[in-house]
Amino acid sequence: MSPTVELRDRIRERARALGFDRVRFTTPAASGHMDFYRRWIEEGAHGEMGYLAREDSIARRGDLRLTMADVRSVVLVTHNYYQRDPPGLTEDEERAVVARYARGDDYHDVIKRRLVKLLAEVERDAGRRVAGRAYVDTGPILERELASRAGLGWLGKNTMLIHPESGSYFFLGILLLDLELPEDEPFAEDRCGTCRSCLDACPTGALRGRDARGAPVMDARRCISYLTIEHRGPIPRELRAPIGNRIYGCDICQEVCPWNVKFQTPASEPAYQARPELDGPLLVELAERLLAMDDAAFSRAFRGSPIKRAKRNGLLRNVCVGLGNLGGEDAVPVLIRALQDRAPLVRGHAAWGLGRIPESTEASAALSARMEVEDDAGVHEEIARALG
Ligand code: B12
Ligand code: SF4
Ligand code: SF4
Repeated sequence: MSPTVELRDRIRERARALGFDRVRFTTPAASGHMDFYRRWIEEGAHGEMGYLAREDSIARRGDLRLTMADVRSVVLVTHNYYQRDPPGLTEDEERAVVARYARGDDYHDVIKRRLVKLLAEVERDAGRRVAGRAYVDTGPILERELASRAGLGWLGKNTMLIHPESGSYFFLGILLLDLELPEDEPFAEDRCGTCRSCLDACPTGALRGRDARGAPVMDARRCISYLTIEHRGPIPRELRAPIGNRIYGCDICQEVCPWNVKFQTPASEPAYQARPELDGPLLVELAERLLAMDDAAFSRAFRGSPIKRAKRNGLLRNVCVGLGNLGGEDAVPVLIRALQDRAPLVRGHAAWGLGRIPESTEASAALSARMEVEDDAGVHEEIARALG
């Protein structure tokens, strides 16, 4: 066996021992899909995710050598995070659904730490100083394209990277190395065939199917994951109802995918086990808990959880949308409290939620009373619409 093959196999073994499920290798060759990427950005499909559109970062996506000049190979690892839902969760409108990836500890920390450890082990095995850089969703890297090139699966019509024996409930991690290592075979097939379950199931119409060259296209501005996590301001009104009770991220286009239905297996990684308070909490209870927190208390409560990315006001905004979609008398008292919150973002979405419960005289009275004292123009408009 050649020394590079031996070293590659050793790295695979070590990565598996660190808990990763699959470990594949590819070259740092330039991206073959930058024309697609640029068109996507020019169209504005990335919404407010400005980091995807910066010219320097686009150039780095196209050419890994701009990130690491002496990169010779790319190691890709996968980490399963699948969690079973508590029974009846998604149909129970009284409960909040948090996307599976966000129910446990933050994968960025979990995976990055292990990749750094892996690099130290690679150095020992190689018997020389090895330059390396670890990325988990954090750098200007086209992780899915690289993963597909390393043979880890194909890009489904839901845009997810799908492995033919594991489905898509896994994270990707990347280690760039200055070592020359043999590459694995790419995955060349599209195994979606005529299926269009994800396109039909997406509640907001974010998925647009494949373009003429076979690339799956998403308008991120319509994706619930984007709207509830990345988007900072008010959620566009026409997209609030389709969000339902998905208050942080969304797994619908993965849940309906036959490759997941067949292969999803609960993650053995303890760090990804759901925290009880994020495993289908009651919307009303979650709202009450969040309303009682300031930003510092929120950071403390969700330390080490992906949830903290939305910040207190963003998460409360989402929960108010969930409560408005729940409707009914039970949602009224907590929405009335949210209508008095210090954050206009929260008050505006609470007003929308109360406007969805026109049969409640308390809701109408609270809206009218708030209208008298409200000094934020955006919230004022929401209240006027809710009463109208
Ligand atoms: C921005 C982002 C988002 C955005 C936009 C998503 C999107 N589809 O672009 C939002 C906030 C909506 C999002 C949501 C989610 N995300 Co996200 N996200 C990213 C991030 C940071 C960048 C993705 C990106 O560059 N998008 C722009 C598009 C244009 O690029 P692309 O999707 O990679 O597509 C490439 C192909 O289409 C290719 N291509 C072009 N032409 C052709 C032709 C053919 C034939 C082929 C095969 C390919 C191809 O060109 C593109 C560029 O290479 C990546 C991490 C990373 N650095 O890659 C994680 C990442 C994609 N997200 C991830 C996850 C887990 C999620 C969620 C499941 C979280 C959740 N439950 O809410 C959802 C899934 C929603 C969905 N259906 O995609 C994982 C996906 C793992 C996997 N198995 O695929 C990643 C890889 C993070 C990680 N390290 O694990 N995400
Ligand atoms: S994550 Fe949800 S909203 Fe986004 S594309 Fe998939 S089904 Fe649609
Ligand atoms: S649901 Fe069907 S079309 Fe969508 S990604 Fe899965 S196999 Fe492909």
